[in-house]
Amino acid sequence: PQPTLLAEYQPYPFTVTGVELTFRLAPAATRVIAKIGFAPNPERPGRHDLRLDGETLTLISAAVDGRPLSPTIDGAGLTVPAAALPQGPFTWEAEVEIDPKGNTALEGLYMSGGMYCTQCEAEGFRKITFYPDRPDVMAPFKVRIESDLPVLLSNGNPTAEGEGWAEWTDPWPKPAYLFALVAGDLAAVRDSFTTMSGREVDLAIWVRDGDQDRCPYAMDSLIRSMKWDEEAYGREYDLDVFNIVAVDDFNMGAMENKGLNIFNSKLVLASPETATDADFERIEGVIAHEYFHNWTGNRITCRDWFQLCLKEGLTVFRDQEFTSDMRSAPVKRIDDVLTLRARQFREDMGPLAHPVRPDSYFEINNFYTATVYEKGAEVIGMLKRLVGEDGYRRALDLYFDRHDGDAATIEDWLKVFEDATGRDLAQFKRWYTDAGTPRLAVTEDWQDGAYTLTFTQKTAPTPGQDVKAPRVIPIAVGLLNPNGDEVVPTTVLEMTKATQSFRFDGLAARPVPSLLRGFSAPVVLDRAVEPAERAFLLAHDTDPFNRWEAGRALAKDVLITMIADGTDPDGGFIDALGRLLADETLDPAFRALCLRLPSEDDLAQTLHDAGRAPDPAHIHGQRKRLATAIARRLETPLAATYAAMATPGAFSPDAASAGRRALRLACLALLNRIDGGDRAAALYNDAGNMTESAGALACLIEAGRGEAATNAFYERWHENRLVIDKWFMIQLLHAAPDKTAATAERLAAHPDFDWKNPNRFRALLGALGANHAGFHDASGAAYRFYADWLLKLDPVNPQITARMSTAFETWARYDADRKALIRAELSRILHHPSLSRDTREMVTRILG
Ligand code: BAL
Ligand code: ZN
Repeated sequence: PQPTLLAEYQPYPFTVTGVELTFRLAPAATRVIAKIGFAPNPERPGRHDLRLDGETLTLISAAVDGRPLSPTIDGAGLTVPAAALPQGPFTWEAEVEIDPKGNTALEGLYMSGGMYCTQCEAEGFRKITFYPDRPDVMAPFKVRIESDLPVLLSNGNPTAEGEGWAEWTDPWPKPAYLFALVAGDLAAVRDSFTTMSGREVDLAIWVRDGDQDRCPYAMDSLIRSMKWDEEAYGREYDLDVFNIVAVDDFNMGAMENKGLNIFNSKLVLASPETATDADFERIEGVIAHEYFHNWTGNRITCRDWFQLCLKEGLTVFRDQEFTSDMRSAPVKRIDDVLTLRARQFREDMGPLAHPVRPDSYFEINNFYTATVYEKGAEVIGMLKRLVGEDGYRRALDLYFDRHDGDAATIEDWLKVFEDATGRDLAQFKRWYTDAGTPRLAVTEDWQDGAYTLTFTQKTAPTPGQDVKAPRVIPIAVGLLNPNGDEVVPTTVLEMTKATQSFRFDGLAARPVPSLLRGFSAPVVLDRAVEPAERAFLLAHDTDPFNRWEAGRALAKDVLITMIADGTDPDGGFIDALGRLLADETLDPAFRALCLRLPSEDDLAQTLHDAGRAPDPAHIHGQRKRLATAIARRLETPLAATYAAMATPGAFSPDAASAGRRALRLACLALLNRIDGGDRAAALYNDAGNMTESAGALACLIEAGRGEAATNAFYERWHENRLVIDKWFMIQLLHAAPDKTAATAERLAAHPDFDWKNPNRFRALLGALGANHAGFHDASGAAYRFYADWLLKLDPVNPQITARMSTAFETWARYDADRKALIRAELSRILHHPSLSRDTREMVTRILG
């Protein structure tokens, strides 16, 4: 097979003037009758064959302008020769049969728990009917659904219904990837929203009967999102109804189909007893994300899938802004950077590195990545930093005015910033076209009251890109004087050259620099800093992100030293941590983040960057040793904070209460190292919410006395799928390294391991991959087990298999034995005779 290339983009030869679809639903034999208006596209003059995408479809009949025909069908679609088409507009009609019940890949129309639902992004619509399944072909849709099921939903507004049928009309032209259909025996939780111009919108969240009481938080989040988008971006909702449906079997988190968002049920359903604070926050963020897509994605969509970051980077950026406004902005920034470093930096520094806007793919599903999403959002954050709040607002207003109804490109996006602000963004564009994370080296000079910072940027080669040109890097800097006062407030330095100096004059004393405040660019800062300077910033920096970063860097330095020479942990670092813990002026959520030690995976990458092969078991042991030392030295304040942070009374998912619970559990995780699990056992018995139950269970397993609680947890929750996902996950995440593979094997044999359900598969295999020391146990047992399951899932659900193969992306970090073991597993996967295109692409790239 040949890759699809950005450079080969051509407009589709026809425009689609309208789509009418009739669905006669039946589990194994659904009929889809399509009537589609085509007209020649003036952008592609001349006569063209009609090429329609189509996969896994049985064609029953086809006609053009009422004349039956038999098109040539291949594995990817059908072709009607130009000679068989009229010269002007024409109507294509086709009836196909599909098998929703047999659709285990969960792309196109499929069944989940007795209901019909769809997932069309990126290329699922071609499994529903023959169509030009590409995002630049946009059309209004009319849909008729025929079924005995009581609830029949599609995009747009409901226009007619009767016994056993319903019709929906979506007036807004859209690409096929935003098509959706749902049919089932569902219950609604309803509310309404009055838009800024006074229109009433009926809101509904559709769930299985019995799940209604777990919907209020999602509904509240939706209403807050609708209001926020009006206030922050001037964006008003544009249909009479907005429907959300919760589905148990779903490959992604959620999907922004026009007017009919379909959600993985774990991102809708929440009650204090069943969902953790992290779940509540994620539900709020993802409800917002999908809603925000209505403008950034739907009204303005992507010309082709290479432009995926146009909608995803921007919509992630918008949902991050929303969460910052709803909760604590510094805590949100730290959380986002933790995720970026854990997922995107890891991707960008390995064999899967690709530009935010890739230029080639075999399977587009493999590019729904941390780079496209999270780095895509960082790039927009940098743009905003460079042009300022006002410039950003002017550019966004222009974007919506100029491109409403378009399928746009990154060039269009950058042009609105250029036109609105007068800036030349030619060099900035490298953030979209060049892969890899720049490393920024820093040197300082102090002479006669002048302080000079010199930065040198360097980006290592990435697959297919050997040479990297310098990028525009906004470096937010503040300077503090030695007694801790800020002498230069945050200033954004604009670096454009490979090496560049910036001078600050008129200073009375040599300052302490606070660099890359707020993580102003997605780069790695390479600067050797004395522990005393880090401790100074941890105590005095006015930028909360950098305050946290200083503590983080200290912890990392301490751990790397312990790993290298087995020395005892630095008491100064622990005392600095203690001062932070006791500082009641600081947000508990922030203090909780400061108590969290760098992850084992992060430490492994740091060692690799320093040219040393990481030993996962040793890293695990030393990280535990540091946690134990912290607990011993800070036992009294940790115990006091643990007690003080209790949240008695009715549960509230608000940020302040969640922050108290986070700090409490951070204290518990440390104290658990020295109290033998006694506090965790008491908390497990008393916990009135899932945050504390799950946190206590994790501690009990870590303390080696989790068996009774694990069994009790199962007995209590075995009828709740989302909670049982947690039960699988917690056991594996906290299993001892040498017992991880055996735990995974035992759990995979459990009758509740419904492996075809993506959430359940991810709960087990995802947690196995995330248990760094367990996954990389020298025996190779976990590698083998993991590869076996990828091979088992691949024919059933290639999309999930391909995505989960990324557990192996870091293989090159490790010692020769581990490398050989992993490569053997990857090679075994690659040589499987019927491997999917999805998994083949990923494994081939990982092997390099
Ligand atoms: N568009 C796929 C799911 C999401 O990013 O919202
Ligand atoms: Zn999205």
